[in-house]
Amino acid sequence: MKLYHYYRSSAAYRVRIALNFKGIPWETALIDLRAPVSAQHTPEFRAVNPQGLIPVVADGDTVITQSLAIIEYLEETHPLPPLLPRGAAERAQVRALALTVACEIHPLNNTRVLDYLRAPLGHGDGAVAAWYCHWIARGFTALEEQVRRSGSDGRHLFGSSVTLADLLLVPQMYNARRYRCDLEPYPTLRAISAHLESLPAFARAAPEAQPDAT
Ligand SMILES: N[C@@H](CCC(=O)N[C@@H](CS)C(=O)NCC(=O)O)C(=O)O
Repeated sequence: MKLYHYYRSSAAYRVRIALNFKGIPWETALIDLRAPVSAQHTPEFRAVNPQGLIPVVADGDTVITQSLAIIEYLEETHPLPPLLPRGAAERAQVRALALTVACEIHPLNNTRVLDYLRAPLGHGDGAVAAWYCHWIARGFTALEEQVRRSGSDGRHLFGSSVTLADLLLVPQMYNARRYRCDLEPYPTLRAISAHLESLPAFARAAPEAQPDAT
């Protein structure tokens, strides 16, 4: 399996964790998102993903975009160890936690949105950082409360084992720290993330552990 990724891409970080967690061997295709390289905009990469986004997984002739679609594909093709609980209600709960990050935080804070705020809209670094941390606060406040209701053991977002939802939390926490957002109001999320980051599958997926980390 080949993963197109970049060390700081949080959506790719999710997929790296899933591949490691399931013990799936993968080869790396590095896509440098930084200008002036901007490898996501090249015709070669657009041929792989017309959206110009990473992550992308190529499994033989099968090419899959969108991190959650990729992780669900890995779950279906490599069911063990599972990332979703057995029951339909529990699976829906886990997906809801994951989507809180994937739909309500990440799309508002990705690089192309922040770039658009800078130019052409003309906002400075302070305003962009405020925007970033605003959406972290909105999302994490809800997530902190969702986790209190989810039967979490205090080390996982749901229940007492790693689920899909945990794969979304850790990269978003990483980004929130990078943008120096105030994380004091989220003690449960911080404790869960600290535990997860200590697990080998998560540690090996961390941005600093990637070959293109600078
Ligand atoms: N919803 C997509 C988001 C993908 C995404 O936004 N990827 C970012 C990196 S985290 C990217 O490729 N950005 C390049 C760009 O915006 O030009 C997913 O979950 O895969």
